[in-house]
Amino acid sequence: MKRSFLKSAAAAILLGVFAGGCNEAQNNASGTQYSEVLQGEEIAVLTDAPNVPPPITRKHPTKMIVNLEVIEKEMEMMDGVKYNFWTFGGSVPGKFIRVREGDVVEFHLKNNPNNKLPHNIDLHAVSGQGGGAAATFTAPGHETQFTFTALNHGLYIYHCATAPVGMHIANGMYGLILVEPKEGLKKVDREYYVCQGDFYTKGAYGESGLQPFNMDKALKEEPDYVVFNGKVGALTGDKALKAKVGETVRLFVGNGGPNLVSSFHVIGEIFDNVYTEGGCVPNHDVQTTLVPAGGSSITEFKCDVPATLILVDHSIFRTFNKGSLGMLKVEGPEKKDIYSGQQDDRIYQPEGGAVQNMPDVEVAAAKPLTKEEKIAQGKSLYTSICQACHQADANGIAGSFPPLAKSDYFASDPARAIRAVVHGVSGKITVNGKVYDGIMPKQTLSDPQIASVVTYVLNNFGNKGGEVSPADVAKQRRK
Ligand code: HEC
Ligand SMILES: [Cu+2]
Repeated sequence: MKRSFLKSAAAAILLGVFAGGCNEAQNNASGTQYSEVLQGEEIAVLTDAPNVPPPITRKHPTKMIVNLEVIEKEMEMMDGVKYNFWTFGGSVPGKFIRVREGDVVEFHLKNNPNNKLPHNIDLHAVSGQGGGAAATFTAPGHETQFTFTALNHGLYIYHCATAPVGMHIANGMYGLILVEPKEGLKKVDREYYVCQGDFYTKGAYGESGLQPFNMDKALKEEPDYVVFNGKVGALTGDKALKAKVGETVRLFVGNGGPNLVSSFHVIGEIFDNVYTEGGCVPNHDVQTTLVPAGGSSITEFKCDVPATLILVDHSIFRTFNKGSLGMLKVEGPEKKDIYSGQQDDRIYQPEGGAVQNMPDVEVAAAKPLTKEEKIAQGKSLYTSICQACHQADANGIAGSFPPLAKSDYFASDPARAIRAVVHGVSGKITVNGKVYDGIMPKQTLSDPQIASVVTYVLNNFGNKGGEVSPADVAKQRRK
């Protein structure tokens, strides 16, 4: 962990060379000369996440030409789930832009002729009307242009700001622009681009097919998906980020929102440096950094031991139920003095008897259950969930909760009974000749759990038997 930045920043304050922002002294410790006279012209290299353009080594500002094209296109939000994304450059998040403090950026926004809507861009790195939005309102098949000087260094979000703004952002219209300080960033071994976003679809998480945007859920801020780099699994498996033991890694982390604030955390690592909110004050030894919607954070850490580090939004249901999970695979020799790994696994017997090993959850979920196993599992689910309303004997409560015992509703159409559990029921229904007009909330149970509880009910309470599989439930879930 190096704190030299802190020292030199303090020195800069003492010397009174702190002009406009929090830059370090123009002549750094190694005596490098920086010229602030604009020289030459360059076309900016733009990259798709998780890649970052190469560091800037120039000692002077230049005219940077940025060409960014808006492309509306269908892509996968998750394997089997399609979404009509609106993108800056063809993927979500948009292209990573890297310029130097003092650069004069000539920005060209193109709107692909096949697009249906006008778009624009608000770059948080811009001092000017709408961050550039006012100058870049661009119809399909058009190109607009404006110029700005990158006055402040830092890591900035850019996004579309065309009405309805929330919808344009929710469809994936955001990315990061890094304005490097004059003296550049400290050299690291690897740099990656990770950007979180929340998505709102007609169907629930995992429901296959093309999913349209859902405005109601967006207004309520109840996303179905919270993902890194535009897709569930964009950074897992063979798409995991990579590093070697001993290397230093810098993550440029953005959050497009539109709604959620991210509690960004890397499981199994500690951030040596965090440039909070993408600014220039480094914090050290940080576990979790907040990344505001429309904001960023730069995190740096040394990979001390081999491990698969897990990138998460530590609002943890988002990670395990909505998609915000990525991986960084660190390979290399073990460092047993830092992390020993498991050294022992023995039976622990509290007084009074042995504790049974819990079966591995994933293995248990993958293995199909026999009918008897389903009935056993279904019984405990019934007791803990359904019984509160439908009663222990499943006769319900007259006028409020319909019976599941000898229910003709249940018997006549098991698929309809499955749908009742998956989607909930409301409105008038007739069970065994009596009308009920209540509300049964949808039950957030997995397909195998619903298969078990429905199989249990079918085989008890005087019902006529039968068996339901997780596949039967999945079929009804899609309806
Ligand atoms: C919070 C109370 C509540 C819980 C918990 C509940 N239900 Fe219901 N259930 C209802 C109500 C109320 C209705 C009737 C809805 C209507 O009138 O439109 C209903 C209707 C049904 C129906 C269709 C009508 C019938 O009698 O066949 C089925 C099937 C059903 N529930 C199964 C279940 C199962 C299985 C569970 C547990 C996983 C469960 N319910 C949990 C309240 C509940
Ligand atoms: Cu737009």
